[in-house]
Amino acid sequence: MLLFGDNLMSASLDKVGGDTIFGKIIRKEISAQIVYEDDDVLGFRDINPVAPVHVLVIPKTPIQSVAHALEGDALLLGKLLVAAAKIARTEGLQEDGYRVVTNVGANAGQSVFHLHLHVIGGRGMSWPPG
Ligand code: TR5
Repeated sequence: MLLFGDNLMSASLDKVGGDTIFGKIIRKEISAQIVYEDDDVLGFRDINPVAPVHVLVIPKTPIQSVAHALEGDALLLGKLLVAAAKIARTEGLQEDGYRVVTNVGANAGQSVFHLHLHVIGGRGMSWPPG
């Protein structure tokens, strides 16, 4: 997806200036149960899990949401998905399956404005989600 004009400007500013509770976790200013880390990506357990396994996978660069991702973020977005799959394997979710979800904005219930994938598994799930 290409973003033009004001959208491109605001996306850039978000990336430079944005900070959230997840920024504090990345900088290790507050603790989290980290299950995965590399140069670009961090995975940690959700503080309020909705399933036996609930891990959040985030870029260390603070993109606000998928809607704010730019062409130059494509490699990083791919790394997030690869990390999500690695985490799912190490958490024992591969055989039975799992869900990878990212919420964007108010209608989806996004509450932390730093892009994150929810990796959720360890129980059966219904579709469509509520
Ligand atoms: O609603 P969205 O999709 O934005 O998901 C945000 C997720 O962040 C929720 O599932 C929260 O439970 C989770 N969350 C919020 C905090 C937090 C966290 N997970 C781990 N550690 C956390 N800390 C230390 N602080 C939070 N405010």
